[in-house]
Amino acid sequence: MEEMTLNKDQTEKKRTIVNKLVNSGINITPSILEFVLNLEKPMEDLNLIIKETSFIPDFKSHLTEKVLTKISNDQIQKVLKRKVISPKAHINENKMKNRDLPTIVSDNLNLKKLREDPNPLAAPYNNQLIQIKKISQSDSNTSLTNDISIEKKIEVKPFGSTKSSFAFNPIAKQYSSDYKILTDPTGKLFTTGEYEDFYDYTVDKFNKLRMMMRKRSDVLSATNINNILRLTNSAEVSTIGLVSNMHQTKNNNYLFNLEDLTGIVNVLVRKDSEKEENFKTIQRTVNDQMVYVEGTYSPGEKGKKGIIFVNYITKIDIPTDFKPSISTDPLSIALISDTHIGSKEFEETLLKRFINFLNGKIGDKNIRMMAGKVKYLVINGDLVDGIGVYPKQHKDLSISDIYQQYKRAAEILAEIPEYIKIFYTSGNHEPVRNAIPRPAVPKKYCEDLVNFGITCIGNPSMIETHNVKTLIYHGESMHDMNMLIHDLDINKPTEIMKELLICRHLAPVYGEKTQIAPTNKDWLLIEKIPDIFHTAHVHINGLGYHRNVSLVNSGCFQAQTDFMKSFGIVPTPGIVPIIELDTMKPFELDLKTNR
Ligand code: D5M
Ligand code: FE
Ligand code: ZN
Repeated sequence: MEEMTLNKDQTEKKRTIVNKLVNSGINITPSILEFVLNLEKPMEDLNLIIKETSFIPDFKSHLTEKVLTKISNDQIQKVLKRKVISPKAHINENKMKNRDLPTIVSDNLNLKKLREDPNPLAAPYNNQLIQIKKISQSDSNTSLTNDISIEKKIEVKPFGSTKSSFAFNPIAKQYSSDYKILTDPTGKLFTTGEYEDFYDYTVDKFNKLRMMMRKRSDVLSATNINNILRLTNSAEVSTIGLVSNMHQTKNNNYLFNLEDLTGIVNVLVRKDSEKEENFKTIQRTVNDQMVYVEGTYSPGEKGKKGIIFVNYITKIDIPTDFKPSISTDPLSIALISDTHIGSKEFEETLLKRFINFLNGKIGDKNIRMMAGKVKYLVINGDLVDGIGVYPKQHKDLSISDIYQQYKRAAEILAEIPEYIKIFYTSGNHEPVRNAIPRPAVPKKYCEDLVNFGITCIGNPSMIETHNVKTLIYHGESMHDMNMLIHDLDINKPTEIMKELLICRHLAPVYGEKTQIAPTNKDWLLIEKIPDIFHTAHVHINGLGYHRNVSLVNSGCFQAQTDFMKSFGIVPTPGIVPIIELDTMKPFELDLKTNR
């Protein structure tokens, strides 16, 4: 019902616009009509457009994108920027008359019948016919009239290439964006490069993690480690600390050091532990993670160090009763990453197909409904392939200049509907430092993107869109986690993400492949619980949940490179996860099958 009303409104608006223009002796193409409808105040702006065209010396009767660029109205220029930013759009300007012409597909229906079609989904097409007829009456010299017989059934392709017979009226366009950037390290990363940085970083990490651990209801009476070390008799103890020197003994027990700000104690988790849960937890524990242990402390004899024999071990995790915040409006967020524009393996066709999807150009009615709900888009790093990221990368590049890579990115992304708010974080291929936390891409590289409203943020960042919090992290540490924990599998990235959530840290291991910059504050802690946790980097998509947190790895738009082959990575390009913010229902759009 709602959709029918929306359609009717749009049709009515189109009719009024066309009438107004026809009465002013101005012709309009379908794409410019869509453009005018997209304006915040289409009727008011239309008056202004009509008025201003009379001041443009070379304006005759065709309202084209070129004409619009000459109109000095901010709102119009802002919306236009996305449309005409690509040189391609300018080139097409010359061909536009042809491109925008409705395509004749059949001649067995007449105009009258189409006009009376009770199906509201057909209404905009009727409108196009009305427009064409009026144009043919008002200006018989225009090329628009030459090829078209209005007595034929025509299927208008309002966005240039769709085969569908459904109108696209995106509901997301009816809503203003409502977002906050909750955390972003950009401009807040201070390090002196001194030893103190490491110390401050570790202390900050320890204190914050301990505070989080203490919120657990089963963590009651943790003592400082120095109090345990003072004991001379066996006793039941409990404590909190960071794990180090983790290893498996020859009996397959796990032995490690536990450290707090007061001391270090040995801890043993037996394989034959009665509680299987303990063993599961320890199997997925890596150095530098925080754990709480309860057990029997046995002081060492003859100068040997004492040891805690564990009865219960746990990490911080997410509370079992965690409920995500949701939106009251029927909108969605689409999550992509790793497009690697500039790489020879960049899957341009798939990315363009995704943008066609956002424009309502592909799929059946349900797919278009999904597309119409998309209000937010996250690009989680590796938008461009960059330069000098790995040895001999230049051999894999189709565009070897970073500015040209961004120019190409802007040309492609300019086609995304302007009502969609886009966030872009920096991955390890962006022209920013390699160590995490990583600041946003500087504007000098991506000025075009910034100019058409893309917000560049650091890695990691947390955003809130229509009440829903998304933690965006490129995922640099996921390979380390996969290497260190035997039963993880890189083809199941959400299992790895789960472990990051459980230890409440994005890069728990220090000193492995992931470069972590020591800063005075630990930006990699997961302090606030996200409703959506979005990672990228591994190029293998995945969807999952952990305690009601939605887990999304957004895959990629790049085919396998030799570099990936050497790591045994088989990427999954062209699968886009989309989450409904009002229901938190996920949906995977497979662009290889949806054309
Ligand atoms: O990463 C793309 C792919 O390259 C990723 O899925 C695996 C592989 N890769 C990158 N770095 C590593 C490390 N350190 N270990 C194992 N595999 C790796 P991208 O960031 O797009 O180059
Ligand atoms: Fe990547
Ligand atoms: Zn990456």
